[in-house]
Amino acid sequence: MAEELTPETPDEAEEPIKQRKNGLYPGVSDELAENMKSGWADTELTGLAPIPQAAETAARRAALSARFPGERLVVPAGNLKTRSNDTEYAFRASTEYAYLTGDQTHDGVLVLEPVADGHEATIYLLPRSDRENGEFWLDGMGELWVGRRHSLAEAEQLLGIPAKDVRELTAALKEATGPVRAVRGHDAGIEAALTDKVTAERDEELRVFLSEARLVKDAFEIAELEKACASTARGFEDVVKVLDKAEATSERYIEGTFFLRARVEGNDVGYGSICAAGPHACTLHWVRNDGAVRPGDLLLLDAGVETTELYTADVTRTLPINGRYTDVQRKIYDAVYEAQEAGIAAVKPGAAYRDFHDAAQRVLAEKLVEWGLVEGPVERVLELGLQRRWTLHGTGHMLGMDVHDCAAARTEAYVDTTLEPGMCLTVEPGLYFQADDLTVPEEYRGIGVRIEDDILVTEDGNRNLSDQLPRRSDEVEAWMAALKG
Ligand SMILES: [Mn+2]
Repeated sequence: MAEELTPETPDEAEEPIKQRKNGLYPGVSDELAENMKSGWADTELTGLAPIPQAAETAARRAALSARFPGERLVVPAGNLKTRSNDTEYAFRASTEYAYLTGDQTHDGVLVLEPVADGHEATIYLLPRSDRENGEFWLDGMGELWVGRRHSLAEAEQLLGIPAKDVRELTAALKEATGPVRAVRGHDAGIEAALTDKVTAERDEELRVFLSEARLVKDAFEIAELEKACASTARGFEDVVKVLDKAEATSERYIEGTFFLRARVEGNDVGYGSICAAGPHACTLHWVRNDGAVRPGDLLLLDAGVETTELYTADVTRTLPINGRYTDVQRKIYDAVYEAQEAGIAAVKPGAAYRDFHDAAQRVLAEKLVEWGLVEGPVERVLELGLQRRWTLHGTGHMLGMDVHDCAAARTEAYVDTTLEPGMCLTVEPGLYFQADDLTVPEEYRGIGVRIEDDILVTEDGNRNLSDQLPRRSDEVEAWMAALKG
């Protein structure tokens, strides 16, 4: 990639572009600087249709407004993070900001200003680059380097929110009076401007509200989750088709294959893909993905496509790399399948959130007792939690814009609540026999199995959004055989 023109002295790097003199840039003559100011067509767009979720984002802002009357609410998108010099890590807008605006621009900030009957929303954004002062081609954030941005007027049409220049926001916030709350952790500059106006406790209440607001998904969100699952299923098919190439290289081939699908059809992967072959399946968050892929072993693939509107799937399949489970692999796999079936059946409106976990854990505990790995009865095992040596993790979590969605919700609103239509959660029991676990028969060691699907609570039960992918062991084998041809 090309390098920026850099100012001659480090001090000048600190100055905003408009205070720099063009002549100070090496190789930029006054004549060139003057020449670059003009001769550009007007590309302003008019009559733009609003984004598809504009009505939903307005309703979300209205709910937020009703919860915090009379208070100024500040929700930043976040800033770019430098990787080194003039390169940045890939940017992903904060979930709170994208949820409330539909926008994903770095440095954006949503502000709800209290007015007599609620709030007035304003979105603060970087405007188009100035051509007059050379910013557009001399500054690293100039549009010539990073691409055309929407003008503030264009952003207003798209988002349905009045837009202002974000470079004016810090000063405005410093001058503002009255109670303020901000979402923390995304924009240090905004937080510094508010430092003597906000408290951690009050800001946390805002974060909790925005987490709980996302527990029940609206129609737009459900459609996005459906898209995420459909893309994810295609990504899993891509992986099965190239398992021979992964055998010749490493787990990285699987990671790269799934990532291609995620980038082509969506925004990204929703979390680091877990491409765990053989005993790596027993490492719950195996994301190094640098191991060998061997026929005869299992591949535990836990991956999800994040859509362009930032909703992610979270799906796991545990596949026999050579297309056929061994007897012991099948025995363990089928036990996890049975546990997942019991878990999914417990997902319905009015059920306690904990029910699906309990249902799946009971099946797994029964199997472990049956196999002689732990002494029964099953009630004793469950009471003491002895099955957890091999089940290791909870059976699921809320899913949405974050893979572990609604994570700031209060216990009473999440794990102690009852399920409602529109909630979406994963059901993902597993059994993991570590390679060095001397308490299990040798043939079990190094086998890890998880099966994970994304389950939407409906009016009369549930719908499995990721059911494009087979789960039963014989159906997995038939599916793989058909894909491999
Ligand atoms: Mn999960």
